[in-house]
Amino acid sequence: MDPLKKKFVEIALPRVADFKKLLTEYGDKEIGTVTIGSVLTGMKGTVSLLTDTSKLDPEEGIRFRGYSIPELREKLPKVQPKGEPLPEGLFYLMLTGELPTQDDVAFLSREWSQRSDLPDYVYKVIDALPLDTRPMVQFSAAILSMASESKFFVAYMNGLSKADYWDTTYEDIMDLIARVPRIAAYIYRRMYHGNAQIEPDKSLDWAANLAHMMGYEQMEVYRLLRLYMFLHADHEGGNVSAHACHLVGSALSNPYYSFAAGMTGLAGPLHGFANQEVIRWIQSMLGEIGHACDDKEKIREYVIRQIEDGKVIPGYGHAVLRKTDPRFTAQYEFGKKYLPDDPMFRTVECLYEVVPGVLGQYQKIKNPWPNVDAGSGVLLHHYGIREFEFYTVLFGVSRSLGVLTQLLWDRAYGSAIERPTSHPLEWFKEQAGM
Ligand code: HAX
Repeated sequence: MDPLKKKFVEIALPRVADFKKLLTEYGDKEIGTVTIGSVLTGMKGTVSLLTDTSKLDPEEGIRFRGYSIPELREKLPKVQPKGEPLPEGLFYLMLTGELPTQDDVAFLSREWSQRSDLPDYVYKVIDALPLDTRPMVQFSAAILSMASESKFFVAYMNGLSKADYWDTTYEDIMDLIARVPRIAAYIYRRMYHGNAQIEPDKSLDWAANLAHMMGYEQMEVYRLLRLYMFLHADHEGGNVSAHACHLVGSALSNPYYSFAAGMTGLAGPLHGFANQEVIRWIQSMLGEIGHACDDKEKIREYVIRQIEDGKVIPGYGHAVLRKTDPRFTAQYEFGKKYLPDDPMFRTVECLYEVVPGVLGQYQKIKNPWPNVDAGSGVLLHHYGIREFEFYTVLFGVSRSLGVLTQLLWDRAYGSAIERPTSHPLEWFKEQAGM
């Protein structure tokens, strides 16, 4: 058994015992209320999921196993002392609840590198799709095509005991996380670089190798992708990609099916697609207001016009957060350090000064502050990664770390199939006395 898997067993056993005790001895304890409003507005704030990997605080933003983003930028292992944390370290923390050592992280880089080869047919599946097929369609199809590779599924068909579900799930999620950067880079080079593919450099860490396979060798791009992969990895259990992965996994669909479901959710404009929308939106704004990116009055007027026309300002607002997203702040700091004079970055700065004030005047908008997507695109754009429609795939590669760790814990706990109850409109009217 590999050392991480062994550690997982040690940590999981007492937690699983607590999980079972909660269910058997405290199952009837009331922990919240459901209102008609919560049902009709997407169940926001309704406590209905158990997720250990991270917790989103409306005021403070995300904490991974109790650690904030600034804390982890300090504490997680890095390649250079002043660099960005390795996503391997965040994965280790989410899986075990403990901060990793350099050795733990080196083990994961090696392990993922060894597991990263794709079956030949995956390339053929991608190649069979028209070249202009949306990158997220190619990405999801490639992931789904590997579902027959699932070690969990093979073991299940051979009569696997419920107590052992987690074991082959661990193998599947490690294989999947190892493989997604290869899929992403293959799609990128196929679509935008004449299919001139670049072999992986197995001496590199997970994120740097992705930059390398996409064709970017600058240290700053390695650093940016490490930060990007770290920041987008997890956002507790209720966001669409995590919840879709959990929901499909709750039917014991294997991790390939479950992760593909999460990715089709990520592709939506109110979720991961927003990162590409932001940059397209900035460009069309600059086109209309005459490239005066520092003219805050023109920006203000443009933003107001957009809202009055019933459009959303991408990159702003959040279903749970009520402050500036610390994931935005981390990317903003990166931009300030490495690309302060980039005109697109300067526009993001101006928007940050103007948009919250405008959105704050509309009572219905609960959070006027920037979210993770408000600044990510301009950083990629600066280094030449300008194929906006591909940005959501990068988000998806990162998300594999969080949602698949959540899925492993679901299997360890023996989580139940998800099956909430629904009612027709008349039932709600009756409840309301309408
Ligand atoms: N611009 C204009 N209107 C906005 C807005 C924005 N940025 N954010 C919210 N609103 C509007 C909503 O459209 C809604 O209007 P209606 O009542 O007319 O439908 C109203 O304000 C109330 O919305 P809310 O309760 O504040 O927010 P929701 O929980 O409904 O939605 C969203 C949260 C993130 C979907 C929303 O803020 C939005 O559409 N933002 C722009 C798109 C975006 O940046 N998405 C990425 C979110 C982060 C993420 O998940 N990344 O993956």
